[in-house]
Amino acid sequence: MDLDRIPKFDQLPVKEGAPPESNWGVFGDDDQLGCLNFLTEERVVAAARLVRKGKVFRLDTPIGYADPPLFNRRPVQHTIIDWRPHGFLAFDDQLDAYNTQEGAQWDGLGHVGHLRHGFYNGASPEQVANKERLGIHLWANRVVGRGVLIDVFKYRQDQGRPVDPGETVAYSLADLQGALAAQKTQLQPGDILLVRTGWLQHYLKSSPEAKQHMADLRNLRACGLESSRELAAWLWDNRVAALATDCPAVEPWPWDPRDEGALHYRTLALLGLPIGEQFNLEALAADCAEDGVYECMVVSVPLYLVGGIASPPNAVAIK
Ligand code: UVW
Repeated sequence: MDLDRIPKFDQLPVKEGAPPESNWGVFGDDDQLGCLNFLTEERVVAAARLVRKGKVFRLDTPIGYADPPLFNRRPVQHTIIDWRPHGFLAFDDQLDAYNTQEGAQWDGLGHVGHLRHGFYNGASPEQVANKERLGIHLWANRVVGRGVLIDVFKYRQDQGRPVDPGETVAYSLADLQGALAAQKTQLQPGDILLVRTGWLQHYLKSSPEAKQHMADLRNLRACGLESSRELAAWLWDNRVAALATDCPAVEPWPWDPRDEGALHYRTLALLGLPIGEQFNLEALAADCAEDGVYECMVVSVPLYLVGGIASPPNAVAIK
């Protein structure tokens, strides 16, 4: 891919009739991958060279970790099916009521459309609902590349300006840039950003009663990244391929669906940028703080669920 031919944010949109600040048409009128297009074969090869220690960090939360799940999502039921009555010494799993967003998750491009402009690249709600466009299965072999951990929670603590992750507070673009500078990490095209906001460790430490309270979307308060044009421009101009966080909504919760500047719209709908939530970045962050290396290879293999809306990351970071 010739990155010089990809327009800068200030040049968007390039397609007549496309929404302002959208990249619709940049990767083709029928494109369904959005910023994952930045994860070229060259980027995969370069990412593999980052494996030096042989340490592997799982980035998912265990299935069923959120008890109960956030946003009023139903808890999964896991039943062990016993084959012994059929004469075998064998067992199966059965998952009932499994919501692909019950824990750590990628939001697929069909998860949230802009209230006025719709889904990425003009996909219609019917096409998404009928599993015809923007399905998560299209990502099954596409989310492999260089991961960069941005430990913005640690950065703010080190600065003496700690953030309470259980409040509706926003990390600014300047915070992200400051954390990167403090880590001596530079972005490269096609990066998968892993932003540690501190929310997951806050949740894991919470009491059962507090978790019960937070599960109702009307009660949840959570930190996130600022929802600004500047942040969207920075992500696009750096050719970021995907943006994962350890907080519930990437942007602070609650966000208002009537707010046209919401980060869900700026990323999923307008830029086709995958966003990840409730990733577990704790062990990776501890290792990065120890060796000072904040880059890794990320291998994420979303569910091969045709037409699916979202997926657990099924992701590892390898250093
Ligand atoms: C919503 O924001 C509606 O859901 P999620 O945070 O899981 O993307």
